[in-house]
Amino acid sequence: MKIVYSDDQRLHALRYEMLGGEPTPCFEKPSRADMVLAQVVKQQLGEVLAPKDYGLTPVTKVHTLGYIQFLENCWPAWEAEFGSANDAVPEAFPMHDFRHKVPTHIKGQLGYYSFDLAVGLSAGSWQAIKSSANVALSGADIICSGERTAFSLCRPPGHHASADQMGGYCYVNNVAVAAQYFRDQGYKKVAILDVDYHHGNGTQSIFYNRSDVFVASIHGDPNYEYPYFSGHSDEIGQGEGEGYNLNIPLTLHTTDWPVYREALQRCMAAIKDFDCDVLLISLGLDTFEHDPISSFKLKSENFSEMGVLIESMQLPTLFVFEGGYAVEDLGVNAANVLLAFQESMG
Ligand code: Q9C
Ligand code: ZN
Repeated sequence: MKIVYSDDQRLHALRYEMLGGEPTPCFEKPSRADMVLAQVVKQQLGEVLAPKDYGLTPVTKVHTLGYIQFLENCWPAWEAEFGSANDAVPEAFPMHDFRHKVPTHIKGQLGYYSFDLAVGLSAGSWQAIKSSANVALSGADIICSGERTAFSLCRPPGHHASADQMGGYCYVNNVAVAAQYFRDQGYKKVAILDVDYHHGNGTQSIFYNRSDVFVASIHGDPNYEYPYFSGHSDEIGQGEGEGYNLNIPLTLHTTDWPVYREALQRCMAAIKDFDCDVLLISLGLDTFEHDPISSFKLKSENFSEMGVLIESMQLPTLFVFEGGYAVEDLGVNAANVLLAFQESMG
């Protein structure tokens, strides 16, 4: 399986996030991707390729131009006024009944275009964000050229980002950009299966009204877990998209592999019924038992079983890296999914 990766992604490195009221060094850090890369190279998963540059056209197919321009301009505007001592972080968010008027000042824009305090920008962030999207697109192209599978080692992750809001360590929704790219390359039906511990609210939102992209997500119950305001099982899509969104929220702390596997099999059955041309996996490894911000109980060997099950769908499959914060085990867990998929292919 070919792996797409760019060192430019290391340029995104923020300092602190808030965890239970405490400023804490960021969980989403460059060493995450380093660990995954080192492990897939060590286990000889396949050749590592640099991404091609697709420009912003495929990105603005799923994001608003205003939002993308904000991401591009944010750091220079922040730095000009406040210097580079601190990351650019949001301060105030729009009220529920807000007026959709974009503020002129960068501090207002930071709040307008985000929905939580787990995002910010530093000097290299925009370069890394663009590279991450290019890594996803290059993975998609490998499949367009006839390969059964590929791994886009994206960082920063993407599945929480909506058309015009960043959040949850995510800026550009890499998997959504890649899904749209498949559509534009002539693939008629695209499925996204999100196995990250957190609900992929951004991916859901982007495709919520569409029947050409089916989105399924297994995640911690949003009544108790981030992102809190999205991910319930009665969110099934809307209009044309009704019936094309599947959420399986699971109980925190007691979800182990047997429980998870059943949810995965339900998603697989729904994807089979959808009868798609290509499958994208939002590959978060934060369902791991020792993940520092999550509470499912998957063990390292369960990720191999996950890879076998995903392969059994017999679809062209693009893996797009998302979350996972148990850095020491992250490489092994990611490699377990990918190698098991590859070995099952025969
Ligand atoms: N500050 C992904 O896994 N809240 N994002 C964490 C600690 C945000 C997770 C609470 C979690 C975002 C891609
Ligand atoms: Zn996550």
